[in-house]
Amino acid sequence: LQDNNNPFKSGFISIIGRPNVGKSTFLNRVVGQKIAIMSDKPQTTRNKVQGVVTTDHSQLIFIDTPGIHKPKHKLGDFMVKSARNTLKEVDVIMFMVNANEPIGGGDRFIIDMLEKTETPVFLVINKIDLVHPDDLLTIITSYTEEYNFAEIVPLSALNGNNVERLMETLTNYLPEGPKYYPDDQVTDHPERFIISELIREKVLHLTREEIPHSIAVVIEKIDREEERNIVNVMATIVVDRDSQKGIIIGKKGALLKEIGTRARRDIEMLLGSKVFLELWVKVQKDWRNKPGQLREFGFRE
Ligand code: GDP
Ligand code: MG
Ligand code: K
Repeated sequence: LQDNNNPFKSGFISIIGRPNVGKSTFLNRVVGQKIAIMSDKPQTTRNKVQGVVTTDHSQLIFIDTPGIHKPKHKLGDFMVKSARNTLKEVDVIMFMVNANEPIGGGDRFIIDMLEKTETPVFLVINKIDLVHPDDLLTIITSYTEEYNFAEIVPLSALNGNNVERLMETLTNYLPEGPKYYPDDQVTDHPERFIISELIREKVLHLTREEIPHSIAVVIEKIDREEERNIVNVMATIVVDRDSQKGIIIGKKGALLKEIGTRARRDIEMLLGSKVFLELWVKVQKDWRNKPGQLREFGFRE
């Protein structure tokens, strides 16, 4: 139904912010489905994940941009470059920060990146459930002294407080546009990426600091046996040190088995069929510093 006084609006919103400010939590809340993998460890989300929220009068397409931080190696450079490109192409940038932490070097690094963009930037102050309202003003001022934000929205992604207001304000900034995605579509990522993230999430949850967030999971094969409704998945967990391989495999293979069991359950839910999951662990030294290998592992500019 076309209403000329109230045209359909749509557009792209990039969520940026340093690790652990709550980008994935926010996305999961508004999209209402577990697509952006959450973790207490920083930077679980490396690829762009899109969540689509469609209402009667709007479609908001969110991009969960990987945590931008000062690059420490080539993977960092790569991410910063792709984040920069994303920022130019979107309609609104949501810069998410923690209400309960002072502005830090990571935030300033992002603000520096924003200086060159003409895209409107919202300052989204998350986790207001953790601070006293009196302290909120101090935090807000520390950011507004550094940058001229289009809007300032305090909220709690965890309990939903003020999230609806943000969604309305975002819609005000979107152009008149088409419905890019059908109503029922919440992500345009291929199953392959979601499956690798599910496996990576299990590795990170079941190990401690010894296993860095930078491990990669490569899906070697996804075969569907239609008549038996079984999907065979073969995946390789890529680490850079022998010691990490040992940790992931565990005593007599116990940990790898547990990773496999938990990942398989989630993949079965995702695909709606029985899954056989074959997991391998491979050591590939310094894979993060080799551009050719980044491409092989599915990172693209
Ligand atoms: P990301 O790295 O920016 O994607 O952050 P996550 O969404 O993974 O969240 C990091 C941590 O902050 C998780 O433990 C979340 O439960 C927590 N968190 C996210 N939003 C809120 C919030 O509004 N309030 C509180 N108290 N915790 C939050
Ligand atoms: Mg995240
Ligand atoms: K995280």
